[in-house]
Amino acid sequence: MSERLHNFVTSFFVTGDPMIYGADVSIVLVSLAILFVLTYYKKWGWLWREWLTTVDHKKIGIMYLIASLLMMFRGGADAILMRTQLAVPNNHFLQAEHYNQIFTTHGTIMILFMAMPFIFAMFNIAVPLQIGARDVAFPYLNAISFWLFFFGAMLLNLSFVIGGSPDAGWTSYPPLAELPFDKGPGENFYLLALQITGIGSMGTGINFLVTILKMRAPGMTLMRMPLFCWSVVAASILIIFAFPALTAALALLLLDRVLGAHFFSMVQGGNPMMYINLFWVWGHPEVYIVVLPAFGVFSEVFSTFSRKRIFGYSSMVASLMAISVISYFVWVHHFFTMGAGPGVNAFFAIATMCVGIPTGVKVFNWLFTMLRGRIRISTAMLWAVGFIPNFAIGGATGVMLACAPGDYQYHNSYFLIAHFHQVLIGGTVYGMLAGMYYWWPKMFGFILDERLGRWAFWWFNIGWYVCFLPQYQLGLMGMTRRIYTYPPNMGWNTLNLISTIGAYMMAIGFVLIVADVMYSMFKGQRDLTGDPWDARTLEWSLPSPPPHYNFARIPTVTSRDAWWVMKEARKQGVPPEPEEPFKPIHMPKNSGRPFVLSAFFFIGGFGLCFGWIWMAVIGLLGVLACLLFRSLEYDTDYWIPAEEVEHEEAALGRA
Ligand code: HEM
Ligand SMILES: [Cu+2]
Repeated sequence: MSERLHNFVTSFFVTGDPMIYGADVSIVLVSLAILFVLTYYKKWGWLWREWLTTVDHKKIGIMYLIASLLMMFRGGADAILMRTQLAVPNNHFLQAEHYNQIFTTHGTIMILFMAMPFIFAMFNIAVPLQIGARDVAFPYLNAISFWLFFFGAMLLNLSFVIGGSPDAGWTSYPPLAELPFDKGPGENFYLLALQITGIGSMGTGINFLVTILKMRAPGMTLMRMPLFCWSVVAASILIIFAFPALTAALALLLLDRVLGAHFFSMVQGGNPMMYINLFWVWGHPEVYIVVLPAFGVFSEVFSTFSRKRIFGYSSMVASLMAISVISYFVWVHHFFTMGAGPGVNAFFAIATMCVGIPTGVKVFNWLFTMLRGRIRISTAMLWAVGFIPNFAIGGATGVMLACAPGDYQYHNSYFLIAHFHQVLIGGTVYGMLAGMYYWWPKMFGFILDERLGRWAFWWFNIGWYVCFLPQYQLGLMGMTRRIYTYPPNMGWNTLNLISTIGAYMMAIGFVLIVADVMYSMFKGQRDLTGDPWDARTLEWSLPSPPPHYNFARIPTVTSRDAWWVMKEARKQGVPPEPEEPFKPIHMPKNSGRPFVLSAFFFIGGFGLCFGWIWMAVIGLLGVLACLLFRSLEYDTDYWIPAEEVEHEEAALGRA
């Protein structure tokens, strides 16, 4: 008996690595600390009522933001471990197997559990406020999306100490990811965590597309909408078309692994290329899903801090939509070297290069927006300006990779690693950090410290070039991706060392961002105006943070940059419209079910990872019960009486 127990424990918990024991201890300690603080300060009720059951898009946005920053820390720690291992030749800091796990979790976490929630944070924080709406179209679904993401992320992160991390790369290609070559539960964790999160992302895509199409304030035609909302439209459409492909790929691979199907294994007539196509039919649009919202943020930031209308609004819209369409015709550039033949490769090479055209249009429009503007270099603006050279280099190397014959040379080399980090960090991360600094006062009512913000930016930005520029060279010198060590006589030593130093500088930048948040919580300047940047769009017409119903009276929009126009009219002494009396406001009720439902998904997923059918069944029944209860529920909303609205507005100094 005791032997069986011992066997179970050693296969259930990851054993034998001192770093993981350290992680075990810190996980237990942090969990205990959180439990203690919540209990000691009697915060359990508050946590449940205000956060876990909320359907308020602003709070959901904040939870996404916190989660994505935590995941950036986790993915960043992975990155630092890898760069430490690669700093010198013949290093034995990490073993090969451990290195495989780390690049897999790093890539997976950064894309799905850092970049995705970061863009969703910005969607939630900004979109309803920018279009003059009181909420998203489906607030309850919005909460489900968040909790599915959250529990999916927990499931993947858990694999680190329980069962073992996946190690087949973030792309998880068969046959490597098939059962005979990858026994442990790690790969199952990957498949189920992504599946659960993916359902949530799908919900978010639908939710925000419908919100923008149906809930704009009167007068806000599509062509009067802030560009960030347009970028959300483009990204949502991509989500809606792309994620089903991922769902199919993951489900089929899971069937291969769990039920012994052979969709992707040659032995029974399956074909791994089928997986690779499905994966990239999602995977390529995915990189645009995370970068288009960054383009939206940059458009807002450039025009606000240049005090000008955005240059070429219609061409900005057209290029967003063009990118979202073209990005569907390029996925094969991820496997030029896998034998598709010259005709197919030529088509996809040219299609890929075409994406450069609308992207170039956008960059020039941003530059022209700044031209002769009254520019203020705030931290948000720094991240936006810093993005431009990044994207120029990343775009140019992208076109190089798109050139199919050239790709035979640098495919899967460090050249590729440098390129995609340049666009993912220089685009998405810079964009989301710009958005975070920009919208922070709106979310929390205080401004992040600009001096610390600048320090963070410069450490990160300089570290960035130091880390990734050498990798282009390393790639051309033959260093391939996903190798855990290299011999000393390849001529790669110095460049690798420099790259690692850069990674540490970026880590300092990240720590400074966290320090900025901590410092500003206590010392940050309060935003009493609601409009600290003298901005242009409707969210800045509200107090910071806005009341839970957002707009007491829904504004009427007469042109682009609606709030700017209202301010100008006021300055010119145009008398404001006589204000109507307050009316009762219709709001959705909080619900704990999205949380419980997602917890059941987690239980079911966890069970399937280990092949414990009884547990999977419990999870499934729980999910079904939640759906059943929801469909029998009629009391899902309430009205805020007009007097209460008046009362709250008066307290905010607005009535
Ligand atoms: C913060 C600085 C970062 C550093 C220093 C860093 C470093 C690395 C390193 C060393 C690798 C492994 C290369 C290899 O051996 O093949 C890697 C892979 C990867 N990184 Fe990063 N990374 C960073 C940020 C990010 C971000 C922000 C994202 C996405 C939004 C990202 C996405 C990926 C992906 C998808 C892979 C490929 C994983 C795979 O091969 O399966 N990284 N990164
Ligand atoms: Cu691609």
